[in-house]
Amino acid sequence: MKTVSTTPYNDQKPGTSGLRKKVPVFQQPNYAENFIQSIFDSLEGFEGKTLVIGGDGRYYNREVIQKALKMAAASGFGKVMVGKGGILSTPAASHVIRKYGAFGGIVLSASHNPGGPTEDFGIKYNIGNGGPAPEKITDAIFARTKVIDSYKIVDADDVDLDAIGSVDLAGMTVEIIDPVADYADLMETLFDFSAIRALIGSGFRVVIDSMSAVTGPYAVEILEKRLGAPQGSVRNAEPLPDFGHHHPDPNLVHAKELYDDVMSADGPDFGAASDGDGDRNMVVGKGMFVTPSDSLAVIAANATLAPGYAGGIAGIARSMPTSAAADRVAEKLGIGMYETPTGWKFFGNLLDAGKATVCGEESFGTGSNHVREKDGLWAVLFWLNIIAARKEGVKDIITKHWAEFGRNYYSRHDYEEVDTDAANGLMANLRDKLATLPGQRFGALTVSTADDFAYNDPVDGSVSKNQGIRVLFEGGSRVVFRLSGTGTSGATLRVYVERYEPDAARHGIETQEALADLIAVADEIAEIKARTGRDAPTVIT
Ligand code: G16
Repeated sequence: MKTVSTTPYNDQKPGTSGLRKKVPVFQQPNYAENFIQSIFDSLEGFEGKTLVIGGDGRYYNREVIQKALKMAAASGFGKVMVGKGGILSTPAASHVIRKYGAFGGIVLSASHNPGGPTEDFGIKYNIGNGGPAPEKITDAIFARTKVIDSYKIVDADDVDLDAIGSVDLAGMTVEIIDPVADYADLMETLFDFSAIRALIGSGFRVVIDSMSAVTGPYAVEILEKRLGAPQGSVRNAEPLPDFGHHHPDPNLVHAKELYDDVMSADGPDFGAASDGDGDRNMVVGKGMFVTPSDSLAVIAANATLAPGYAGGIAGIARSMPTSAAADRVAEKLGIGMYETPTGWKFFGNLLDAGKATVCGEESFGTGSNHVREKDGLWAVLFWLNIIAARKEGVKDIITKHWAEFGRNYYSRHDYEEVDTDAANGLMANLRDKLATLPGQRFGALTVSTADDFAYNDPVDGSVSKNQGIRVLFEGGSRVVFRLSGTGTSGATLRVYVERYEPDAARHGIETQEALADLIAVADEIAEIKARTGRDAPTVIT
């Protein structure tokens, strides 16, 4: 064991989901080591305990895993469980932490961001419940990174990450595990695999685009091997360090090929895509793209059709910018509804306390109390279970859902890589205006309230402020503004636009058209074009 002197880096503040930076930033001397040691220094009582390490297989994954293993050994962990090849999807890592009672886990991913020598990498710490570390831990980690002066590491050969089994690393056990088996078994306990198998056997065509990222092996095992879909139903199934130069982001821009295929006359009946680390999902049915907010609402409304949720759900949680579609389901079911800041870490307490069973975010994330991360394949299987049980396609299910609950027209406009000062100025200007907005009229729209969202955690009483500017209009429409906490260059402004339409006769309008007046008002209030110099968003979802 050796102790290596180091000096702090001043840019290691974890964002919405861990520390995400370009690979060359992580390759600076001691950069990854500083952050990993800061994680260990912020934890107590892990001596002799188990740590789980897994990543999405992106460029630099293996190198950082070797460093983390040697540092875990030097810091006194008793055992580290690692997915074969250094691979564990984020939900699978969460499951492994929970199943084996590990102390915590290190998840190496930059999620949906591109991978490669000059692209993105990330490190995140998950606690013993399997979920992302709460703010008090990420704050402690950041504080530590600012003063760190040394780290501990053992001088040892690299561990063979591709050989399943246990080896000794300077007195610590390293167990290389099958990354897929535990997770696939868990899915089989939650969903009606025989009904889904029968659906697929009847000719219902399902395709999953794994985007050359981590879900490939999971989707092949579950969809093709256990559920009987024809070989090739999982596309881009091999995880590649650069994701085949794709952007592994399951949305209408980056999964357009899949979308177009499902929409074509002789295309598949159902398509789904996942992201770099397997926690996001996109669901497309014939003639119908499902927004993540609607997906949460439909899953919640139909939850009892899946065996794992047959007893009903205790409550629903959604992030603030996510549409209120799920709120109407919670109201009807007479169960709790929780509105949290953006970031899956805020759901952990609600899930642990049994207040919420199902959670979701507009950012293509849905999940439940089966793990403590959002879970892409889980959402896909939930949809297939619902389709199999209701014997209806996606379009019918969604249309009937809207007819029953009303439709929340919803869209997110992203302005990526905006000048950081311009973006901060835009948000500061909005904050300054908040008090003057209520009562102001913009065409037919009148502002009812405007605030900067703050969250009071009902379980531990912690307060999280400045979580996004909300401008609510009379009648229930709203626009929300916040800066992304996951980008790695410049700032990303997110504008979330929502209108509630109870009248089924008005549910067939094209989304951007239905929201056009709100989109114009968002620009007027926030001065987006003037302050960012952009005429149009980079991505619309
Ligand atoms: C992460 C978080 C999510 C969040 C998303 C977008 O997802 O886990 O909770 O909604 O980022 O965050 P932002 O709007 O700050 O960019 P992922 O899939 O990137 O880990």
